[in-house]
Amino acid sequence: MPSLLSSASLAILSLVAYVAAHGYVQELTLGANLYTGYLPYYDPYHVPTPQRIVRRIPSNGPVEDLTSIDLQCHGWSEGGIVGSKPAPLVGTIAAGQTIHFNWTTWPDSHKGPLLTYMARVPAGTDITKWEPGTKAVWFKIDHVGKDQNGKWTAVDALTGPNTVYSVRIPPKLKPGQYLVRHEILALHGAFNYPGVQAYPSCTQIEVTGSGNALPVEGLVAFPGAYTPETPGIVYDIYTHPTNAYPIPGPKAWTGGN
Ligand SMILES: *[C@@H]1O[C@H](CO)[C@@H](O)[C@H](O)[C@H]1NC(C)=O
Ligand SMILES: [Cu+2]
Repeated sequence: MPSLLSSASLAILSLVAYVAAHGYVQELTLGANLYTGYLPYYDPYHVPTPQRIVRRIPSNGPVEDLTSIDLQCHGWSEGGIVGSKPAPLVGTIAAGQTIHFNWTTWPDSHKGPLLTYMARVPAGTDITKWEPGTKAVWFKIDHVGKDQNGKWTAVDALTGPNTVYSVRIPPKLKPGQYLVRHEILALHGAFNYPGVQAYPSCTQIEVTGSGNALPVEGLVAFPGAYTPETPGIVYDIYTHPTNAYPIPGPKAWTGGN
């Protein structure tokens, strides 16, 4: 007969397994510059608090409520905290250079698309103080879904030893401060809504260069860009292993190239 102690131990063990079963960006390379990501199991417990370019996240778990401000930068709304707060530092990268997002090893079951958005900080505002709220400020610069063989282009690769996904900053993008919202949508439970699991994070960057391109239309808000009716938000990965997948959100903007 199981004792109280052993069932408690089992509960702790399964909690540990649960916690280990998702992921986040642990490291980033902006051009040639290496930055540590926001580490949810280290940073909150370390004195002095590590200074990051990535806005804080509560855990390696998902955001499932697409109407919540938490969807923006993977914040958490409790105890008076609403959404994610700005980070103290800003990374630097030249337009046309590549950001390498180094994820913790991604669970094999968590299939889905990977998407990257940017938002330009308004003139006269400092990114270390800026919260976009529900304004439509985001444009997409990259997204990958499923290839013709039914392979999830980015996410299937992240489950192996290569945990890095790379995104190029549009070469003609106007210099300035931007938030980069990098996100995986895990679809293993997405046959209904709620069900899709969003794993976003926001990185604060300063883009250098001499370009003058900015998207003029199609900006979206987070929350707002995804609803239960958005194609690709409700999707059964088990009964549709190989058919085309409609990636949620707007078209990717390539910056006038
Ligand atoms: C990703 O980050 C981890 C943790 O810092 C590191 O051990 C690993 O070498 C990095 N991977 C790459 C390809 O840089
Ligand atoms: Cu998970």
